[in-house]
Amino acid sequence: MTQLETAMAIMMKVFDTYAAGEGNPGTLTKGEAKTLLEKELPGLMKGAKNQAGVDKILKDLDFNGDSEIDFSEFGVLVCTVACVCHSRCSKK
Ligand SMILES: [Ca+2]
Ligand SMILES: [Ca+2]
Repeated sequence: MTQLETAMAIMMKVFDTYAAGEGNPGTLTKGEAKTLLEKELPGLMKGAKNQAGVDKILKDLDFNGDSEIDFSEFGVLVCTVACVCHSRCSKK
């Protein structure tokens, strides 16, 4: 596989691993999403600082308002974080 294909496969695997924890295996509950963020994006979580920050991230992520994070919503999060990192890195 190419690097980009590998990156996408990893994204899917990470999502599926955490989504399988509780409730619907195809979506992340708030608890699952929190665990995923804490374990896979610790840098982002440090920036969130407190529980209110975490709740806001999760609320902002849930575009269709069904209280679950599906793969497309997760994809937006990863892209958003990647865009922030990319613009920071390319400015240096
Ligand atoms: Ca789930
Ligand atoms: Ca949702």
